[in-house]
Amino acid sequence: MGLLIKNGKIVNADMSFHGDIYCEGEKIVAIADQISAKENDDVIDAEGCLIMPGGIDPHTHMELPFMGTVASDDFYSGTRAALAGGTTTIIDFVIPNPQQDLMEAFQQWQEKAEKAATDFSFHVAVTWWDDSVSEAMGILAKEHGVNSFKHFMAYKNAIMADDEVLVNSFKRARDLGAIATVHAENGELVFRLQQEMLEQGITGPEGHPLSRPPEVEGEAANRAIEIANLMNVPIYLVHTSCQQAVDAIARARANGQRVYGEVLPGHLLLDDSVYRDPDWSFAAAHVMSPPFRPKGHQQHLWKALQAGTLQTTATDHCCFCDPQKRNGEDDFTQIPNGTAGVEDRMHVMWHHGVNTGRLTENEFVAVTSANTAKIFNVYPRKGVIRVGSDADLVIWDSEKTRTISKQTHHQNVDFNIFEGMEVKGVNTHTISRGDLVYKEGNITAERGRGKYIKRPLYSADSKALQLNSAQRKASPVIRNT
Ligand code: URQ
Ligand code: ZN
Ligand code: ZN
Repeated sequence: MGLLIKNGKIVNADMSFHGDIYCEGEKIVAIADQISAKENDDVIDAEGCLIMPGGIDPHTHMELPFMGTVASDDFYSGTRAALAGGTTTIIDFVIPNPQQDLMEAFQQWQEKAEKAATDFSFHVAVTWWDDSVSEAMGILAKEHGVNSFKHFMAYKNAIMADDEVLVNSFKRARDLGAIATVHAENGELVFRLQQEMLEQGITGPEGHPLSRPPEVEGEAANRAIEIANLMNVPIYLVHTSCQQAVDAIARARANGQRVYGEVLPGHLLLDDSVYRDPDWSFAAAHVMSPPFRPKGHQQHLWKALQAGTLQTTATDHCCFCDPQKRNGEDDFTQIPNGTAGVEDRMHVMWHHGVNTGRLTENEFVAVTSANTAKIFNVYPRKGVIRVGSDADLVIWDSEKTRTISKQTHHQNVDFNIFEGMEVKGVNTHTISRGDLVYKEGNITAERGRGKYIKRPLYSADSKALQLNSAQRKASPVIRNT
Protein backbone atom coordinates (compact mmCIF):
# COMPACT_ATOMS: atom_id res chain seq x y z
CA MET A 1 0.00 0.00 0.00
CA GLY A 2 1.37 3.39 -1.01
CA LEU A 3 0.63 7.08 -0.48
CA LEU A 4 -0.20 9.19 -3.53
CA ILE A 5 -0.18 12.98 -3.26
CA LYS A 6 -1.85 14.44 -6.36
CA ASN A 7 -2.19 17.83 -8.08
CA GLY A 8 0.24 19.75 -5.88
CA LYS A 9 3.02 22.19 -6.71
CA ILE A 10 6.32 20.68 -5.59
CA VAL A 11 8.73 23.23 -4.08
CA ASN A 12 12.38 22.34 -3.57
CA ALA A 13 15.23 24.70 -2.73
CA ASP A 14 16.37 24.73 -6.37
CA MET A 15 13.06 24.81 -8.24
CA SER A 16 9.26 24.49 -8.21
CA PHE A 17 7.15 22.35 -10.53
CA HIS A 18 3.74 20.68 -10.65
CA GLY A 19 3.60 16.96 -10.21
CA ASP A 20 2.27 13.93 -8.37
CA ILE A 21 4.34 12.18 -5.68
CA TYR A 22 4.13 8.47 -4.92
CA CYS A 23 5.56 7.19 -1.64
CA GLU A 24 6.05 3.53 -0.79
CA GLY A 25 7.52 2.37 2.51
CA GLU A 26 9.62 5.23 3.87
CA LYS A 27 10.76 6.62 0.54
CA ILE A 28 9.59 8.72 -2.39
CA VAL A 29 9.47 6.22 -5.27
CA ALA A 30 7.97 8.26 -8.11
CA ILE A 31 7.42 11.87 -9.14
CA ALA A 32 5.51 12.43 -12.38
CA ASP A 33 2.81 14.54 -14.04
CA GLN A 34 0.02 12.01 -13.61
CA ILE A 35 0.30 9.01 -11.32
CA SER A 36 -2.67 6.64 -10.99
CA ALA A 37 -3.50 5.27 -7.57
CA LYS A 38 -3.32 1.52 -7.06
CA GLU A 39 -5.93 -0.38 -5.06
CA ASN A 40 -5.58 0.27 -1.27
CA ASP A 41 -3.35 3.32 -1.82
CA ASP A 42 -3.96 6.35 0.41
CA VAL A 43 -4.57 9.39 -1.79
CA ILE A 44 -4.29 13.04 -0.79
CA ASP A 45 -5.53 15.67 -3.24
CA ALA A 46 -3.16 18.61 -2.82
CA GLU A 47 -4.93 20.78 -5.41
CA GLY A 48 -4.02 24.44 -4.83
CA CYS A 49 -1.38 23.53 -2.26
CA LEU A 50 2.40 23.39 -2.19
CA ILE A 51 4.32 20.27 -1.27
CA MET A 52 7.67 20.99 0.40
CA PRO A 53 10.37 18.93 2.16
CA GLY A 54 9.67 18.39 5.85
CA GLY A 55 11.37 20.99 8.02
CA ILE A 56 14.70 20.17 9.67
CA ASP A 57 15.40 21.99 12.95
CA PRO A 58 19.17 21.85 13.61
CA HIS A 59 18.93 23.16 17.17
CA THR A 60 16.62 21.77 19.91
CA HIS A 61 17.03 20.77 23.55
CA MET A 62 14.26 18.38 24.52
CA GLU A 63 14.21 17.60 28.28
CA LEU A 64 17.59 19.26 28.77
CA PRO A 65 18.79 19.25 32.40
CA PHE A 66 19.89 22.89 32.76
CA MET A 67 20.35 25.49 35.51
CA GLY A 68 18.90 23.26 38.19
CA THR A 69 15.81 22.12 36.32
CA VAL A 70 14.79 20.22 33.15
CA ALA A 71 13.33 21.70 29.97
CA SER A 72 9.58 21.07 30.02
CA ASP A 73 9.19 19.55 26.54
CA ASP A 74 10.45 15.98 26.39
CA PHE A 75 11.41 14.02 23.28
CA TYR A 76 7.80 12.95 22.69
CA SER A 77 5.83 16.08 23.53
CA GLY A 78 8.36 18.32 21.80
CA THR A 79 8.59 16.26 18.63
CA ARG A 80 4.77 15.92 18.44
CA ALA A 81 4.67 19.70 18.43
CA ALA A 82 7.38 19.78 15.78
CA LEU A 83 5.28 17.59 13.47
CA ALA A 84 2.25 19.83 13.99
CA GLY A 85 4.37 22.72 12.74
CA GLY A 86 5.80 20.88 9.72
CA THR A 87 9.21 19.88 11.11
CA THR A 88 10.00 16.20 10.54
CA THR A 89 13.62 15.99 11.74
CA ILE A 90 15.40 17.59 14.72
CA ILE A 91 19.08 17.72 15.57
CA ASP A 92 19.28 17.84 19.36
CA PHE A 93 22.34 17.98 21.63
CA VAL A 94 24.16 15.50 23.84
CA ILE A 95 25.65 17.73 26.54
CA PRO A 96 28.00 15.81 28.85
CA ASN A 97 28.73 17.28 32.25
CA PRO A 98 32.39 18.33 32.55
CA GLN A 99 34.44 15.17 33.27
CA GLN A 100 31.56 12.96 32.12
CA ASP A 101 32.39 10.25 29.58
CA LEU A 102 31.00 11.36 26.20
CA MET A 103 29.88 7.82 25.36
CA GLU A 104 27.93 7.56 28.61
CA ALA A 105 26.19 10.87 27.87
CA PHE A 106 25.47 9.78 24.28
CA GLN A 107 23.81 6.62 25.59
CA GLN A 108 21.74 8.64 28.08
CA TRP A 109 20.43 10.90 25.31
CA GLN A 110 19.72 7.96 23.02
CA GLU A 111 17.54 6.49 25.78
CA LYS A 112 15.69 9.78 26.26
CA ALA A 113 15.06 10.06 22.52
CA GLU A 114 13.58 6.56 22.20
CA LYS A 115 10.13 8.20 22.65
CA ALA A 116 10.66 10.71 19.79
CA ALA A 117 7.92 11.17 17.17
CA THR A 118 10.22 12.80 14.59
CA ASP A 119 13.49 11.53 13.22
CA PHE A 120 16.37 12.84 15.31
CA SER A 121 20.12 13.22 15.33
CA PHE A 122 22.63 14.62 17.84
CA HIS A 123 25.36 17.20 17.93
CA VAL A 124 27.68 16.17 20.78
CA ALA A 125 29.01 18.93 23.02
CA VAL A 126 32.67 18.94 24.05
CA THR A 127 32.59 20.49 27.53
CA TRP A 128 36.03 19.37 28.75
CA TRP A 129 39.22 17.88 27.36
CA ASP A 130 41.61 15.03 27.80
CA ASP A 131 42.72 12.10 25.66
CA SER A 132 39.58 10.17 26.52
CA VAL A 133 37.43 12.95 25.01
CA SER A 134 39.46 12.82 21.83
CA GLU A 135 39.03 9.06 21.68
CA ALA A 136 35.28 9.27 22.31
CA MET A 137 34.93 11.84 19.53
CA GLY A 138 36.50 9.30 17.20
CA ILE A 139 34.11 6.53 18.23
CA LEU A 140 31.09 8.85 17.92
CA ALA A 141 32.24 10.06 14.51
CA LYS A 142 33.22 6.72 12.99
CA GLU A 143 30.64 4.40 14.55
CA HIS A 144 27.62 6.50 15.54
CA GLY A 145 27.13 9.01 12.74
CA VAL A 146 28.07 12.14 14.70
CA ASN A 147 29.66 14.61 12.29
CA SER A 148 29.21 17.77 14.40
CA PHE A 149 30.68 18.71 17.76
CA LYS A 150 29.27 21.63 19.80
CA HIS A 151 31.17 24.08 21.99
CA PHE A 152 29.53 26.44 24.47
CA MET A 153 31.80 29.47 24.84
CA ALA A 154 29.33 30.80 27.46
CA TYR A 155 28.08 29.32 30.77
CA LYS A 156 31.21 29.68 32.93
CA ASN A 157 31.44 27.26 35.88
CA ALA A 158 29.06 24.95 34.00
CA ILE A 159 29.56 23.73 30.43
CA MET A 160 31.82 26.49 29.07
CA ALA A 161 34.66 25.44 26.75
CA ASP A 162 37.79 27.58 27.12
CA ASP A 163 40.28 28.22 24.32
CA GLU A 164 42.30 25.11 25.18
CA VAL A 165 39.19 22.96 24.70
CA LEU A 166 38.29 24.83 21.51
CA VAL A 167 41.73 24.41 19.95
CA ASN A 168 42.04 20.72 20.83
CA SER A 169 38.49 19.84 19.89
CA PHE A 170 38.46 21.83 16.65
CA LYS A 171 41.67 20.12 15.53
CA ARG A 172 40.25 16.69 16.41
CA ALA A 173 37.01 17.46 14.57
CA ARG A 174 38.97 18.49 11.51
CA ASP A 175 41.09 15.33 11.55
CA LEU A 176 37.95 13.23 11.81
CA GLY A 177 36.20 15.03 8.96
CA ALA A 178 33.60 16.60 11.25
CA ILE A 179 32.34 20.19 11.68
CA ALA A 180 32.70 22.34 14.79
CA THR A 181 29.67 24.28 16.03
CA VAL A 182 29.66 27.02 18.66
CA HIS A 183 27.46 29.01 20.98
CA ALA A 184 29.51 32.21 20.62
CA GLU A 185 29.36 34.36 23.74
CA ASN A 186 32.42 35.24 25.86
CA GLY A 187 31.52 33.48 29.10
CA GLU A 188 34.12 35.34 31.17
CA LEU A 189 32.68 38.71 30.11
CA VAL A 190 29.13 37.53 30.79
CA PHE A 191 30.12 36.36 34.28
CA ARG A 192 31.81 39.66 35.12
CA LEU A 193 28.95 41.79 33.73
CA GLN A 194 26.40 39.67 35.62
CA GLN A 195 28.26 40.37 38.88
CA GLU A 196 28.37 44.06 38.07
CA MET A 197 24.60 44.12 37.43
CA LEU A 198 23.90 42.38 40.73
CA GLU A 199 26.31 44.70 42.59
CA GLN A 200 24.30 47.63 41.17
CA GLY A 201 21.12 46.03 42.55
CA ILE A 202 19.79 45.01 39.14
CA THR A 203 18.26 41.58 39.84
CA GLY A 204 15.33 41.49 37.38
CA PRO A 205 15.21 40.16 33.80
CA GLU A 206 16.24 43.60 32.54
CA GLY A 207 19.73 42.64 33.72
CA HIS A 208 19.92 39.73 31.28
CA PRO A 209 20.57 41.69 28.06
CA LEU A 210 22.70 44.20 29.95
CA SER A 211 25.06 41.39 31.00
CA ARG A 212 25.42 39.94 27.47
CA PRO A 213 25.58 42.86 25.01
CA PRO A 214 26.20 42.20 21.30
CA GLU A 215 29.93 42.85 21.74
CA VAL A 216 30.13 39.75 23.95
CA GLU A 217 28.85 37.68 21.04
CA GLY A 218 30.87 39.50 18.41
CA GLU A 219 34.14 38.84 20.24
CA ALA A 220 33.43 35.15 20.69
CA ALA A 221 32.21 34.73 17.12
CA ASN A 222 35.37 36.25 15.77
CA ARG A 223 37.60 34.21 18.12
CA ALA A 224 35.88 30.94 17.25
CA ILE A 225 36.10 31.72 13.52
CA GLU A 226 39.82 32.51 13.75
CA ILE A 227 40.56 29.38 15.76
CA ALA A 228 38.61 27.37 13.18
CA ASN A 229 40.55 29.11 10.44
CA LEU A 230 43.95 28.14 11.85
CA MET A 231 42.78 24.64 12.79
CA ASN A 232 41.31 24.48 9.29
CA VAL A 233 37.96 23.07 10.37
CA PRO A 234 34.57 24.12 8.99
CA ILE A 235 32.58 26.00 11.65
CA TYR A 236 28.86 26.62 12.23
CA LEU A 237 27.69 29.39 14.54
CA VAL A 238 24.36 28.63 16.23
CA HIS A 239 21.72 31.27 17.06
CA THR A 240 23.58 34.18 15.48
CA SER A 241 21.74 37.15 16.98
CA CYS A 242 23.56 40.42 16.25
CA GLN A 243 25.28 42.52 13.65
CA GLN A 244 28.70 41.97 15.21
CA ALA A 245 28.47 38.19 14.78
CA VAL A 246 26.98 38.44 11.28
CA ASP A 247 29.82 40.74 10.22
CA ALA A 248 32.41 38.28 11.57
CA ILE A 249 30.80 35.50 9.54
CA ALA A 250 30.57 37.67 6.42
CA ARG A 251 34.25 38.67 6.68
CA ALA A 252 35.38 35.06 6.99
CA ARG A 253 33.16 33.81 4.16
CA ALA A 254 34.41 36.62 1.91
CA ASN A 255 37.89 35.31 2.73
CA GLY A 256 36.92 31.86 1.47
CA GLN A 257 36.65 30.26 4.89
CA ARG A 258 34.05 27.55 5.47
CA VAL A 259 31.82 29.32 8.00
CA TYR A 260 28.06 28.82 8.35
CA GLY A 261 25.50 30.70 10.44
CA GLU A 262 22.10 29.88 11.92
CA VAL A 263 19.37 32.30 12.98
CA LEU A 264 16.26 31.88 15.14
CA PRO A 265 12.87 33.39 14.20
CA GLY A 266 12.82 34.97 17.67
CA HIS A 267 15.97 36.96 16.96
CA LEU A 268 14.58 38.00 13.57
CA LEU A 269 11.35 39.39 15.05
CA LEU A 270 11.74 40.31 18.73
CA ASP A 271 13.83 42.98 20.44
CA ASP A 272 15.21 43.60 23.93
CA SER A 273 12.23 45.68 25.06
CA VAL A 274 10.63 42.41 26.21
CA TYR A 275 13.07 42.35 29.15
CA ARG A 276 11.84 45.74 30.39
CA ASP A 277 8.19 44.67 30.54
CA PRO A 278 6.73 45.39 34.00
CA ASP A 279 5.30 41.85 34.13
CA TRP A 280 8.17 39.79 35.63
CA SER A 281 6.85 36.51 34.18
CA PHE A 282 6.55 37.98 30.70
CA ALA A 283 10.09 39.35 30.79
CA ALA A 284 11.58 36.19 32.34
CA ALA A 285 9.81 34.00 29.76
CA HIS A 286 12.00 35.68 27.12
CA VAL A 287 15.28 34.98 28.93
CA MET A 288 17.37 32.97 26.53
CA SER A 289 20.96 33.39 25.35
CA PRO A 290 21.99 35.24 23.33
CA PRO A 291 19.22 37.65 24.34
CA PHE A 292 16.81 39.30 21.94
CA ARG A 293 18.66 42.36 20.73
CA PRO A 294 18.07 46.14 20.52
CA LYS A 295 16.05 47.30 17.50
CA GLY A 296 18.19 47.35 14.36
CA HIS A 297 19.88 43.98 14.73
CA GLN A 298 16.78 42.22 13.43
CA GLN A 299 16.98 43.93 10.02
CA HIS A 300 20.66 43.06 9.78
CA LEU A 301 19.85 39.41 10.44
CA TRP A 302 17.13 39.40 7.78
CA LYS A 303 19.51 40.89 5.22
CA ALA A 304 22.15 38.31 6.14
CA LEU A 305 19.63 35.49 5.67
CA GLN A 306 18.54 36.92 2.33
CA ALA A 307 22.16 37.38 1.22
CA GLY A 308 23.16 33.82 2.14
CA THR A 309 25.56 34.94 4.89
CA LEU A 310 23.33 32.97 7.25
CA GLN A 311 22.12 29.68 5.82
CA THR A 312 19.74 28.04 8.26
CA THR A 313 16.89 28.74 10.68
CA ALA A 314 16.45 26.84 13.93
CA THR A 315 14.52 27.28 17.18
CA ASP A 316 16.88 26.41 20.04
CA HIS A 317 13.69 24.93 21.51
CA CYS A 318 14.50 24.74 25.23
CA CYS A 319 11.40 25.68 27.19
CA PHE A 320 10.74 26.28 30.88
CA CYS A 321 7.39 27.02 32.54
CA ASP A 322 6.88 30.03 34.82
CA PRO A 323 7.48 28.13 38.09
CA GLN A 324 10.82 27.02 36.65
CA LYS A 325 11.71 30.54 35.47
CA ARG A 326 10.96 31.68 39.04
CA ASN A 327 14.16 29.98 40.19
CA GLY A 328 15.56 33.39 39.25
CA GLU A 329 12.88 35.50 40.94
CA ASP A 330 15.48 37.36 43.00
CA ASP A 331 18.46 36.95 40.70
CA PHE A 332 18.16 37.06 36.90
CA THR A 333 21.33 34.96 36.53
CA GLN A 334 19.34 32.02 37.95
CA ILE A 335 16.47 32.24 35.45
CA PRO A 336 16.74 29.07 33.31
CA ASN A 337 17.77 30.23 29.85
CA GLY A 338 15.58 29.11 26.98
CA THR A 339 12.44 29.65 24.94
CA ALA A 340 10.19 27.47 22.75
CA GLY A 341 9.47 27.58 19.02
CA VAL A 342 9.72 24.14 17.44
CA GLU A 343 6.04 24.26 16.42
CA ASP A 344 6.10 27.81 15.07
CA ARG A 345 9.35 28.13 13.08
CA MET A 346 8.00 27.16 9.65
CA HIS A 347 4.81 29.24 10.03
CA VAL A 348 6.68 32.31 11.27
CA MET A 349 9.36 32.06 8.58
CA TRP A 350 6.74 31.70 5.82
CA HIS A 351 4.64 34.62 7.05
CA HIS A 352 7.50 37.03 7.75
CA GLY A 353 9.80 35.66 5.07
CA VAL A 354 7.74 34.71 2.01
CA ASN A 355 4.59 36.80 2.52
CA THR A 356 6.74 39.92 2.90
CA GLY A 357 8.81 39.16 -0.20
CA ARG A 358 12.05 38.73 1.76
CA LEU A 359 12.31 35.08 0.70
CA THR A 360 11.06 33.14 -2.30
CA GLU A 361 9.29 29.82 -1.70
CA ASN A 362 12.48 28.09 -2.79
CA GLU A 363 14.62 30.11 -0.39
CA PHE A 364 12.13 29.21 2.35
CA VAL A 365 12.82 25.52 1.67
CA ALA A 366 16.55 26.23 1.67
CA VAL A 367 16.60 27.93 5.07
CA THR A 368 14.10 25.62 6.81
CA SER A 369 15.32 22.29 5.45
CA ALA A 370 17.70 21.87 2.50
CA ASN A 371 20.65 23.94 3.74
CA THR A 372 20.67 22.19 7.11
CA ALA A 373 20.56 18.82 5.35
CA LYS A 374 23.54 19.83 3.20
CA ILE A 375 25.64 21.35 5.96
CA PHE A 376 25.13 18.37 8.27
CA ASN A 377 25.51 15.89 5.42
CA VAL A 378 22.11 14.17 5.22
CA TYR A 379 21.19 15.60 1.80
CA PRO A 380 19.52 14.29 -0.39
CA ARG A 381 18.20 11.70 2.07
CA LYS A 382 16.54 14.67 3.78
CA GLY A 383 15.85 18.21 2.61
CA VAL A 384 14.55 17.56 -0.92
CA ILE A 385 11.59 15.99 -2.74
CA ARG A 386 13.37 13.54 -5.00
CA VAL A 387 12.98 9.86 -5.93
CA GLY A 388 14.92 7.87 -3.36
CA SER A 389 14.73 10.50 -0.63
CA ASP A 390 12.91 9.92 2.66
CA ALA A 391 9.21 10.72 2.26
CA ASP A 392 9.32 13.68 4.65
CA LEU A 393 6.80 16.16 3.28
CA VAL A 394 4.50 19.00 4.23
CA ILE A 395 1.38 19.94 2.32
CA TRP A 396 1.22 23.70 2.60
CA ASP A 397 -1.87 25.90 2.23
CA SER A 398 -0.56 29.41 1.67
CA GLU A 399 -4.04 30.88 2.26
CA LYS A 400 -4.74 29.17 5.58
CA THR A 401 -4.19 31.26 8.73
CA ARG A 402 -3.29 30.43 12.32
CA THR A 403 -3.10 32.60 15.41
CA ILE A 404 -0.14 31.44 17.48
CA SER A 405 -0.98 31.03 21.16
CA LYS A 406 -0.03 29.04 24.24
CA GLN A 407 -3.76 28.22 24.44
CA THR A 408 -3.59 26.18 21.25
CA HIS A 409 0.02 25.19 20.69
CA HIS A 410 1.11 21.60 21.34
CA GLN A 411 4.35 22.60 23.06
CA ASN A 412 4.47 21.62 26.72
CA VAL A 413 5.05 25.13 28.01
CA ASP A 414 2.86 27.89 29.46
CA PHE A 415 4.20 30.69 27.24
CA ASN A 416 4.70 31.47 23.58
CA ILE A 417 7.09 34.22 22.49
CA PHE A 418 4.92 34.69 19.34
CA GLU A 419 1.66 34.94 21.39
CA GLY A 420 -1.15 36.43 19.31
CA MET A 421 0.80 36.50 16.06
CA GLU A 422 -1.50 35.76 13.10
CA VAL A 423 0.36 33.95 10.36
CA LYS A 424 -0.86 33.09 6.85
CA GLY A 425 0.50 29.94 5.27
CA VAL A 426 0.56 26.71 7.29
CA ASN A 427 0.90 22.98 6.76
CA THR A 428 -2.38 21.08 6.55
CA HIS A 429 -0.59 17.70 6.48
CA THR A 430 2.78 16.45 7.70
CA ILE A 431 4.20 13.20 6.36
CA SER A 432 7.24 11.59 7.98
CA ARG A 433 8.98 8.70 6.22
CA GLY A 434 5.75 8.04 4.32
CA ASP A 435 3.48 8.09 7.42
CA LEU A 436 0.71 10.69 7.61
CA VAL A 437 1.48 11.90 11.16
CA TYR A 438 -0.43 15.19 11.22
CA LYS A 439 -3.63 16.30 9.46
CA GLU A 440 -5.67 19.47 10.06
CA GLY A 441 -4.83 19.80 13.75
CA ASN A 442 -4.80 16.10 14.53
CA ILE A 443 -1.43 14.53 15.46
CA THR A 444 -1.44 10.77 14.96
CA ALA A 445 2.29 10.13 15.36
CA GLU A 446 2.97 7.23 17.66
CA ARG A 447 5.37 7.64 20.57
CA GLY A 448 8.78 6.30 19.62
CA ARG A 449 8.22 6.19 15.84
CA GLY A 450 11.17 8.53 15.25
CA LYS A 451 14.44 7.10 13.97
CA TYR A 452 18.01 8.07 14.84
CA ILE A 453 19.66 9.60 11.78
CA LYS A 454 23.37 8.93 11.36
CA ARG A 455 25.25 11.71 9.60
CA PRO A 456 28.25 10.65 7.47
CA LEU A 457 31.62 12.31 8.00
CA TYR A 458 32.98 14.73 5.43
CA SER A 459 36.09 13.46 3.69
CA ALA A 460 38.91 14.65 5.94
CA ASP A 461 41.44 14.31 3.16
CA SER A 462 39.66 16.58 0.67
CA LYS A 463 42.05 19.13 -0.78
CA ALA A 464 39.74 21.94 0.31
CA LEU A 465 40.43 21.05 3.92
CA GLN A 466 44.16 20.73 3.64
CA LEU A 467 45.19 24.35 3.68
CA ASN A 468 44.15 26.97 6.18
CA SER A 469 43.74 30.53 4.95
CA ALA A 470 47.32 31.48 5.93
CA GLN A 471 48.66 28.53 3.99
CA ARG A 472 46.29 29.26 1.08
CA LYS A 473 47.68 32.81 0.94
CA ALA A 474 51.25 31.44 0.97
CA SER A 475 50.60 28.84 -1.72
CA PRO A 476 51.99 29.80 -5.15
CA VAL A 477 49.58 31.81 -7.25
CA ILE A 478 49.10 29.91 -10.48
CA ARG A 479 48.68 32.53 -13.13
CA ASN A 480 46.81 31.65 -16.29
CA THR A 481 49.60 32.07 -18.83
O1 URQ B 1 22.43 28.01 25.04
C1 URQ B 1 21.68 27.15 24.56
O2 URQ B 1 21.58 27.00 23.36
C2 URQ B 1 20.83 26.26 25.42
C3 URQ B 1 21.38 26.08 26.81
C4 URQ B 1 19.39 26.78 25.44
N1 URQ B 1 19.22 28.03 26.14
C5 URQ B 1 19.38 29.26 25.59
O3 URQ B 1 19.21 30.26 26.27
N2 URQ B 1 19.71 29.39 24.33
ZN1 ZN C 1 23.24 28.25 22.86
ZN1 ZN D 1 20.84 25.69 22.26
